[in-house]
Amino acid sequence: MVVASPTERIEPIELPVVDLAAERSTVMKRVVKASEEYGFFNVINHGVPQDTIAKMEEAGLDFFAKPLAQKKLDFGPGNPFGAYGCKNIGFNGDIGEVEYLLFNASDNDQFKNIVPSNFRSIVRAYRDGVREVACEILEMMAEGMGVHDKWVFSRLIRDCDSDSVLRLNHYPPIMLNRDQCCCYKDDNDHTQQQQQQQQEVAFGEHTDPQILTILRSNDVGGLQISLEDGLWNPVTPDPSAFSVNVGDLLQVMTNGRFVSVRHRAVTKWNSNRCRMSVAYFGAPPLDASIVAPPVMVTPQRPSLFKPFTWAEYKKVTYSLRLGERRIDLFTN
Ligand code: GA4
Repeated sequence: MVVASPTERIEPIELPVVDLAAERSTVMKRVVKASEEYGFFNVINHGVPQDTIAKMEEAGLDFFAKPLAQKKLDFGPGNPFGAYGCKNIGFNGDIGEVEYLLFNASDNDQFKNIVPSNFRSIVRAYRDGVREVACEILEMMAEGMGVHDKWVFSRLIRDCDSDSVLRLNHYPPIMLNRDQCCCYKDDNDHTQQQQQQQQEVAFGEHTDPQILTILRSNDVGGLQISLEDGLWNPVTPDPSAFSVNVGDLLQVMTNGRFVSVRHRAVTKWNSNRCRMSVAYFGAPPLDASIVAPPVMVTPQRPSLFKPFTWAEYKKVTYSLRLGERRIDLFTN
């Protein structure tokens, strides 16, 4: 029997599902409602070709299946662009049971650190697809909230200087053959005692600092989100959908109407398969000013946040630990 910790629900949460092929005014309402109530929802009929998604998944899994030395050679610290990481998260001592590839996803960068050209074109096609999904959703959010300029948010991530990021996360199963899965060959720090636990937090709780995240995973679960009551809710993976979540900057630009939800990834002790997720974090250019459009600020709802640039917010984000509530440092 699986026993959840007291802070956690066993039953997965039913996230709102938004059909992007439905009538536009309906989609607009659903996107706004889901962002206000959950800050996290799934979209289906999103228009990204199945082939683009399947190639991304295959290329990711092939890469992570390589021996650790090869992965480090391809993308590790030896590579001047160093996109591969194993266990470390950020620069302030956070660790996770995860290995990853992290790419700058702006138009300017064009994934120049991906040397094999077939991998590069797969990643670029995927980025183009999910960026379009993100922009469409942002436009519907703006319109749905009565913002006159419906491109006010999407323009920031369409900008060729956008500081967006693409991340592939690969989580090994706990019990079986980690060495076959990824970078855990010489990992002896898992004691008997740890093995008796039900799960392990593989990527610690945090909010995403950017505007909007478009996430997809294979059919292995592990994502959990924390809603108002503070309990962790498991999310059932749906590989045919994208999960969309509000980032800190969108919380600021909606003057708190949408909330950037805390989430984490766990690995279950009874799972013997690797989870792989691909996340696109849509971000503005570094010098963009982050302010709510005037319609979001009213006498009843005065401005909650100080104005700042993404560069300022990013600097603070990277100076803090993963789980820290950085947005609180920017309130009025
Ligand atoms: C969380 C969301 C994205 O994965 C990420 C992460 C980033 C990193 O891994 O370099 C951060 C983390 C994330 C927020 C706090 C800082 C920065 C690690 C960390 C401790 C790529 C991002 O943009 O912010």
